Amino acid sequence: MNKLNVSIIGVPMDHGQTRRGVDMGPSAIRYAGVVDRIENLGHTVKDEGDIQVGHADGKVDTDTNLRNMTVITEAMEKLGEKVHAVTETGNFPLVLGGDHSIAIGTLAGISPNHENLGVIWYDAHADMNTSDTSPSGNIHGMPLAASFGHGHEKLTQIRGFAPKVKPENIVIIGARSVDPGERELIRERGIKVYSMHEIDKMGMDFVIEDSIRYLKEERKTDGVHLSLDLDGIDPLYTPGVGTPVPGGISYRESHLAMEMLHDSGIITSAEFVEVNPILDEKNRTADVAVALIGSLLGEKLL
Ligand code: Z70
Ligand code: MN
Ligand code: MN
Ligand code: MN
Repeated sequence: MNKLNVSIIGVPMDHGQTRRGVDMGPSAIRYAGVVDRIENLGHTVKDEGDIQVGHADGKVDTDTNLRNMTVITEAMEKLGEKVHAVTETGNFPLVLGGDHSIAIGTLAGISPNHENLGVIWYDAHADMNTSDTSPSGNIHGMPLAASFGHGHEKLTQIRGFAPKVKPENIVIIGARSVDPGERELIRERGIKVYSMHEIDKMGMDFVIEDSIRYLKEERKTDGVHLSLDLDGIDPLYTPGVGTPVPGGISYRESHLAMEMLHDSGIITSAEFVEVNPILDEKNRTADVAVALIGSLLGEKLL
């Protein structure tokens, strides 16, 4: 099996939404044993520590409708630089959140090392709002749109270029809570979505098989970033998230998905976000994150 040098980057960010505590996600995932879990698979691990995130007043900027805009964009420039430095060394970046706004920085760092990057967005939400369509002003509901260059330039222009990924190179898996503006954008840009309807109807086996075919054969991507929001999984298994949505992906389906993605060899970077230990039960959500990271990086029963 292919051994990796994994670089872990924590992002203690909670300013992309209004529930405190998700900034402790990186600590919770480390406490759940992420480093040992990866090393036991024969990979080497370098924990690069955390990106510094400033403090914010929680206010929505009246000009832009973006909550905590400045502190988030500043942290995303830093995260982008760090992730980029890691990819330049050939290491596999594993980013731990933090709320999902951090994907803006992660993708800003990864994108320049690819001609034709793909993204798998594993989430209950589409995260495709903009400052104009957002019902909340919460930036964690906007990172996917920002990454394909749609939305306010404060978010789309992190590290000075846009887009980070082409909309046709994106696959969303697990969606079940989509706002009207997002639905319109999905249709307009031809984003591929496997909602819970498709997962229930065709099975996770087909959904992942087809996602791999689409990104590899049809879109001919030269690397795929997995952005996994723990709220994609059913809150029965991952209660420690800010926005639990019932009817989600099961624990077993999620392991199958990670194992199939591992076997495909297409994944070149990953992030696990929205773990909130304050809302959790005995760190269960971080435990699930670590178990899924294990499967993604090659853990097998036999
Ligand atoms: C809603 C919004 C969201 C995560 C909730 C919710 C977005 N669509 N994202 N939890 N991770 O406010 O834009
Ligand atoms: Mn804070
Ligand atoms: Mn999300
Ligand atoms: Mn979500």
